Amino acid sequence: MDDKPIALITGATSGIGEATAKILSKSYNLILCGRRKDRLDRLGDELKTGTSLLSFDVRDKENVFKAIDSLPSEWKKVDVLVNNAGNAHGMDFIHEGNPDDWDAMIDINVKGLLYVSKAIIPDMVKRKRGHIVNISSIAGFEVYPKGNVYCASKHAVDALTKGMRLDLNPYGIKVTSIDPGLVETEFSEVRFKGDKERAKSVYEGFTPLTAHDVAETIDFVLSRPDHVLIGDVLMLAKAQANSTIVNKNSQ
Ligand code: NDP
Ligand code: 8X3
Repeated sequence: MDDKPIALITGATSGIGEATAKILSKSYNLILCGRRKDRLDRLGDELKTGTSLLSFDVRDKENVFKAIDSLPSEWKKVDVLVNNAGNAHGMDFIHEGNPDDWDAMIDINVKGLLYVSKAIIPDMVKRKRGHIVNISSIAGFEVYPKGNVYCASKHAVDALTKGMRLDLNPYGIKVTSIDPGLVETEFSEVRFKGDKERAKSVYEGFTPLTAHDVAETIDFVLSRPDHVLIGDVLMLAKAQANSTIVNKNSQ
């Protein structure tokens, strides 16, 4: 690794996290995280920057700390944390929802984000520097039918972003929330449990955001002058007015 700053990205194996790794590779050494090790290896080989690969499940508290603690000391000074790992699991009325899906969303999107943050933030506090970017969602502000628990998990991310910004203010640590609307990634395939047709239909009839669009915004936020903190970015496809209104005849 050279003397570029270090960014740790969770969920770097696909979608927004992978696109963010590609863009940030120009200006950061990268710690890339995700469960799918083959994808991490491939991305690590592809990127022209220093990389350190950590394969762990963010739900597994012990392993989160073990994995991050296993980093060589020169990799432990993380300047940027992108808390991106997360997904929706299922989309059902509240009375028909599957408690296992609820566990997954709360455990990954909320508790997983907390565990990774706990493993990284104390060193930022010690060094009085750092920037945390939490990937929330429009679902962190709005609730849509059958979105119940996913929306609750992203509302929690919004509260945690605000809490982090308050608590870390004395240490000069910036905290940003990126709140995308519909982005075409593997997100809907995961939500609909591998049903590719149903996943594809979510993005039909309009041009959704791409992972690259979101990654560019993350790069923009991170590259502002030191005194500038962009707190929240709601970003939508042109065709999307809010969580439920999408102009599907717009392409
Ligand atoms: P993808 O499904 O493409 O990516 C999800 C990433 O999260 C993968 O890299 C996956 O890696 C990782 N991940 C999921 N579960 C775990 C876990 N238990 N432990 C470790 N890593 C995990 O979806 P997106 O890129 O779209 O999603 C990224 C973030 O953006 C999420 O937080 C999502 O809620 C948010 N978002 C997405 C929107 C969209 O419309 N796509 C809109 C707004 C927000 P692996 O499976 O290898 O572990
Ligand atoms: C993902 C966007 O609208 O499916 O956070 O909740 S949405």
